[in-house]
Amino acid sequence: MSKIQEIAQIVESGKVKLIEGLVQEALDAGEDANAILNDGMVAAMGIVGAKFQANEIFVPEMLVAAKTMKKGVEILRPHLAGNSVGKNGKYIIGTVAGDLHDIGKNLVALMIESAGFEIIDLGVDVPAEKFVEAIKANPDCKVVGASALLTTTMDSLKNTVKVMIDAGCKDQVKIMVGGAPITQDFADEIGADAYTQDAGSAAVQAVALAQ
Ligand code: B1M
Repeated sequence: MSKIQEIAQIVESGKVKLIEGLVQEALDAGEDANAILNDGMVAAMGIVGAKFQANEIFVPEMLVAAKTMKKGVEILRPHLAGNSVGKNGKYIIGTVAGDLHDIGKNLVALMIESAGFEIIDLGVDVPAEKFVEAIKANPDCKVVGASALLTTTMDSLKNTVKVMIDAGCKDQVKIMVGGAPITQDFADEIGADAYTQDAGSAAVQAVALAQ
């Protein structure tokens, strides 16, 4: 079994104590950080989601898999993030109200940071008004990102974008949206400026929007 397959298994089975050492071993063995992230950890979360859907595992197992992935990402962080923090200005990001998923949002933040932004992370379950407050408190911020992972929080994302638009935020920032259930059509329908499917393309898009 390759190191990356081993990492996927460790994330899937939630062996929190083993992940840091294993990711470090993989890096020392010359494995690419993006491959460890995508082919190892992100792929494992896909399997975790499928098992949850099939009632083979439950919320506690999902939670421990998420905790394991987060620890692994921390070891990868210096290998993924660049050192040009802040040259593209600030980027405000959060997961919308009612939604507690933050792994995808954190990866988007990490990639955007590595593309030269200073990240203001509002966390999870963020009320629409808090996005507005953060935008107004940072007049030099030109791009904001909102993440939603549940079909039930797509409405919350819609409301978040509406509240930002109604508060006049579009005069200052471009609004990016994303998350597994979100599509380009939905992003267009709710008035977002951009949608991207993954963290890598979010970083490219953020740079384009900040110009
Ligand atoms: Co939840 N959960 N969860 N969960 N969970 C999903 C999302 C689900 C698909 C699992 C399933 O049934 N197959 C399902 C949603 C179904 C649906 O909506 N149709 C689900 C459910 C149902 C639930 C609960 C309702 C379960 C329950 O309580 N009965 C509950 C809801 C809690 C809440 O939010 N209110 C719940 C809870 C949880 C945990 C807390 C246990 C845990 C989250 C822990 C954490 O995040 N700290 C959890 C987890 C881990 C998952 C799965 C297994 C993994 C999510 C993840 O981290 N994926 C997930 C199944 C799956 O995704 N296959 C699932 C890896 C991550 C890298 O991908 O987040 O998609 P993702 O991010 C990607 C892109 O989407 C994109 O880029 C990222 C990186 O490439 N992206 C953006 C994300 N945000 C973006 C923003 C952008 C641009 C791109 O611009 C701003």
